[in-house]
Amino acid sequence: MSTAQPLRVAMIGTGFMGAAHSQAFRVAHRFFDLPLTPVMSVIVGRDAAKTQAAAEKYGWNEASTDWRAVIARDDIDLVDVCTSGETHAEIAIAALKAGKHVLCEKPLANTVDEAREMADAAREAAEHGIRSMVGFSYRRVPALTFARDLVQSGRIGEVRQARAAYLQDWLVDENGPMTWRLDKKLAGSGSLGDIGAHAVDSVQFITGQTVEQVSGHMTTFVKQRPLLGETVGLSGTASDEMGEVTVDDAAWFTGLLSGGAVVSFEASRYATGRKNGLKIEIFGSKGAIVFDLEKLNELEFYDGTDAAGEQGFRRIFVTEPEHPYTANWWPTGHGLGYEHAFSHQVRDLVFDIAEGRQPLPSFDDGLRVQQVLAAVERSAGANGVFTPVA
Ligand code: SOE
Repeated sequence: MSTAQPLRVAMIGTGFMGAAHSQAFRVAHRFFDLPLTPVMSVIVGRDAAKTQAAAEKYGWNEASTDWRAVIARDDIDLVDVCTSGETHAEIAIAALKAGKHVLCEKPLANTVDEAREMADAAREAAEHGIRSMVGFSYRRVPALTFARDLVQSGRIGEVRQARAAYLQDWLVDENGPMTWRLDKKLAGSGSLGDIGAHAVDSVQFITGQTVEQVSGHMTTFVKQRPLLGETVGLSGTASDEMGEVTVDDAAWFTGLLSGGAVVSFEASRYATGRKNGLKIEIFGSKGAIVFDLEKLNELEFYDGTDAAGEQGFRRIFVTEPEHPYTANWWPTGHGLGYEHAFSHQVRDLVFDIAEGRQPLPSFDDGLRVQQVLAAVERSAGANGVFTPVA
């Protein structure tokens, strides 16, 4: 067992991200030699019984319903914010001011103002050695990390075009119950912020460029849904009462990147048949890459410098020891899953904390994504995308 100093963690939130982050804190130090050993000290939730059950199920030493008391404790070093978006700013800023390192789920906040306050607090805390990261976990899927390495090393030449579509279909049934993700007061936006944020961060991460201009449209297909009844685990039942859906069901937008490339984005949770399909295509002057989250161990790479007649997209199975993170798991050919990216996120955060580095993506990176989302909403609000044909 590691003799490294403990990194005592408090996680706020017991939902899907709470489960995924718990898995990472349980496992990361058993596959990566970390300079600090995460200790799963306390999980915080609203309901005492459900939070106690989550502590036992996910492996936390304690359960609490009082996040303010938890972040004030001297025996907590890192606060992991896995709650719905409207609470991110209050909890993360309070934790930073209490001298705790912070990992905050994406999107960073529900508004640009909140995100800016969080980024300001993070910069101030960093002057005292307090680190913070926003959890765009897909950066740490090995095939996506490898895509960035190829692009940043010039293997596809100058980036000219990018496409990113994040398509899911878990809302297709209009009788499915409301969740916090469908309430603007809690989530800030719908597909745009929930999954469009991943697409924006991934394109910015791979290309090293920022989205500078956007023109977008957003739509809501189902405007009323049954309110949530009983919740069991990570799913819930529909009650007899109806509620208003106050967020977008689908968002799509085009943009210009800081390096001059053009980019298109789609985000929908109604794309029937697409379960968790984040597809990213980056086209350069010498080649291209294609990543698909539904085939997350693979990367398609087109090398335009191959001999004429021999060019074509090659499928790289990203499980070799030379690939990012993979050497610490299984022998070549044994793929990883969705959850491994969260362990890589914990690995990198722990090294950054121990070695005094700014973790990436930073809260400033999270603010940048929030600004893109807000610009899309402004554009969509002005209905700036559509010009009547006739
Ligand atoms: C939305 O359905 C969601 O749970 C996102 O909120 C997560 O960030 C993504 O990893 C999976 O899909």
